[in-house]
Amino acid sequence: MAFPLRVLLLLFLSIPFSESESNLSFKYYKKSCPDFEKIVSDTITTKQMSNPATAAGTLRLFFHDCMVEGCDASILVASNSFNTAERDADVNLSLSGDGYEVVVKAKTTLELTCPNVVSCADILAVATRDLVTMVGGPFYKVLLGRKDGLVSKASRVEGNLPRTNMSMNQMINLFASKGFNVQEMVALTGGHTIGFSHCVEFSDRLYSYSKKQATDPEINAKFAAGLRSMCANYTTDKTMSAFNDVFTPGKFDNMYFKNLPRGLGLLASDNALVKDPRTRPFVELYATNQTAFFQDFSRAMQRLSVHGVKTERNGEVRNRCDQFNSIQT
Ligand code: HEM
Ligand SMILES: *[C@@H]1O[C@H](CO)[C@@H](O)[C@H](O)[C@H]1NC(C)=O
Ligand SMILES: *[C@@H]1O[C@H](CO)[C@@H](O)[C@H](O)[C@H]1NC(C)=O
Ligand SMILES: *[C@@H]1O[C@H](CO)[C@@H](O)[C@H](O)[C@H]1NC(C)=O
Ligand SMILES: *[C@@H]1O[C@H](CO)[C@@H](O)[C@H](O)[C@H]1NC(C)=O
Ligand SMILES: CC(=O)N[C@H]1CO[C@H](CO)[C@@H](O)[C@@H]1O
Repeated sequence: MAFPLRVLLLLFLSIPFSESESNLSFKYYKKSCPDFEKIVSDTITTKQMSNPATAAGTLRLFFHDCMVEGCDASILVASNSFNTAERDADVNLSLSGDGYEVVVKAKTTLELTCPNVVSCADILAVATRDLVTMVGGPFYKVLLGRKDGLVSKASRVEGNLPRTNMSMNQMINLFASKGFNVQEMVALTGGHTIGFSHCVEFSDRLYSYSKKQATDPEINAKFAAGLRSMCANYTTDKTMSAFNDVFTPGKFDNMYFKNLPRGLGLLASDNALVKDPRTRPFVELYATNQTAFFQDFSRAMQRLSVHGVKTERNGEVRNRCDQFNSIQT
């Protein structure tokens, strides 16, 4: 008897709920957890000062979370014997631990201050924004009230995240499928102004570019030589990596775009942005005008951070960010 009743209830509830796709608001925790933003901000500041890789690691974590199942902290869930979670998909191989840690730290403090109130998805969205701002990037407002997702499966990752070897058509189509136009795609990829990439992600460009040329001729020759020697042992030492932005790797600025026309883009996908006539105009705009980049990046991040957000029915406020509240198979 209980089952059909539940179904009826859901059908009934889905009418008012579906129209307010997001109950999101800027003041979501104003009453229920007034210290929310301060706690997140204090947590990220401490973490970033002790580990400067945190900002980039968290930004990438957030991007990957939002692209797969929406911004619902599905990427924070750990695998168990029943389920191989999103974060253990092959493509995640290199997601840094710092992003996970900073969210878990904030969550721990928040559970003491206002238990069962703040979602992990909101923590990740605000932590990302604060870290971007802290390393020199723009400040933008983040809507709040996301619920944490109930699904996290490695099998749902493939096809939702960009790869360095995608054609520009594939990249444009992928971002379009998430609601982003070409300009927004270029602006978001400006996230590569911070952080690093492992050699395996660009080794093809150094050692096995084509039958005739070992090294991609579009990489600046000195830069290529430096990378070749740095990555020399990359098959045995998988930790070897290079900064995405060779000049100001820790600062969120528009240097990434200035690098691209000079052959200083690290990944094949970075270089592709300056080659393709559909994306090049935006690279050139952002290379000469950091204000334009910051504005467009902020807007695109605001749109990214509401992508596929979960509401009451298809989400929960997790007690622990790495586990669903009830065991799932
Ligand atoms: C356009 C397509 C994109 C491709 C093909 C791509 C690919 C990659 C790859 C292969 C890495 C290196 C991972 C590693 O070796 O650890 C990386 C790093 C990174 N990506 Fe992307 N990415 C793309 C777009 C984006 C976007 C839109 C953002 C953010 C809004 C972003 C943020 C980052 C950050 C911050 C890092 C550095 C991570 C760290 O230092 O821990 N990427 N990306
Ligand atoms: C890109 O590389 C991956 C392995 O890293 C491979 O599975 C995939 O087929 C490649 N995609 C394209 C478009 O070449
Ligand atoms: C690569 O390995 C060789 C031999 O183990 C070592 O002498 C060399 O310093 C290593 N190069 C780098 C860049 O780590
Ligand atoms: C840079 O971009 C901003 C924002 O779009 C614009 O207001 C400003 O006029 C631009 N500056 C220049 C020098 O073009
Ligand atoms: C929207 O917020 C109201 C009041 O906080 C709540 O009762 C309702 O369940 C929420 N709806 C969705 C779809 O999250
Ligand atoms: C297949 C694989 O190596 N997956 C990795 C994905 O990322 C997580 C978190 O860093 C690793 O624990 C997994 O091993």
